[in-house]
Amino acid sequence: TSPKIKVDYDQTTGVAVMHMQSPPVNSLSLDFLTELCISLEKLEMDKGCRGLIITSNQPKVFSAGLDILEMYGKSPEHCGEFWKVVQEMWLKLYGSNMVTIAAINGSSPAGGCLLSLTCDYRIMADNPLYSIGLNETQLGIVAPFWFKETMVNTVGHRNTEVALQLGLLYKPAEALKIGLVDQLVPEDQVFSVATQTMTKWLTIPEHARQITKSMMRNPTIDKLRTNREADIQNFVSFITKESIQKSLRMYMEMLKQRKA
Ligand code: CO8
Repeated sequence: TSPKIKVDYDQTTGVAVMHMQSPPVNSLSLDFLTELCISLEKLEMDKGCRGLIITSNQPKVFSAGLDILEMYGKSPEHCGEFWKVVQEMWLKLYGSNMVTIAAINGSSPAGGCLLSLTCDYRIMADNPLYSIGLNETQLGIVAPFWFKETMVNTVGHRNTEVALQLGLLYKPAEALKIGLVDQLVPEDQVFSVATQTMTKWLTIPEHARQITKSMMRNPTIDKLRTNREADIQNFVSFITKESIQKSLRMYMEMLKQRKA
């Protein structure tokens, strides 16, 4: 099978680019997330690699979020294995020593939004056809505490309270207004602006920036680190409930109907 993520690493600039290329919508499957974690580990180990830009090679979509098929009709063991790698992805990215920038060139619901929230800076294509947000409640599921806290850490308590209860998906202009993204640019400039922004961030003394980043993020990261097993158990018992499985099925049917 072809790689779901293409990594371009430029040794002269110290900047790596991850192109997500898992058709059709870069859904975060077990395989995708495993590949992402392995790529991250390699980059993190390379001391010359100081910056990471994450973007999509799929048209119109940054990432459709967690692959619903990994959570539907699967055994508790499978769900647990899947959740572990979702945690791993978040722990690695939210705690990364690199400067991380999301170049959001398409829609980014749920897990896709979480992925971009782990970055230090978000640049989104100013296209009203795209949306971003933690829409979990619309699927009848609940964003776990670390999704919620990542959101609170970005847009504050009140915005999160409304966004998560209603499962809001924001158009770019609204996302900018609440600080869910940092900058909107014309679609064809998302990547070039991300590169320019990276250059600026990389001028800051690295050690000072890294310590500051971990000071901001470690309280949230530590909470998951010390509760990983319980969080997996929670997820598995929740997602395998008959009523939740039914919600997921209805949501998938809705996606198909919308298409027809
Ligand atoms: N997982 C699996 N398959 C998906 C997903 C997904 N997340 N999203 C889309 N697909 C499938 C579609 O069903 C469709 O399949 P098919 O071709 O077989 O009909 C195919 O991908 C293409 O999708 P669309 O035709 O809808 O493509 P569009 O370009 O029109 O739209 C969107 C792209 C906007 C991304 C749209 O597909 C969409 O809104 N998808 C759903 C996104 C979503 O709501 N994801 C939530 C996933 S849950 C999550 O990430 C966090 C869960 C936290 C768990 C907590 C529990 C305790």
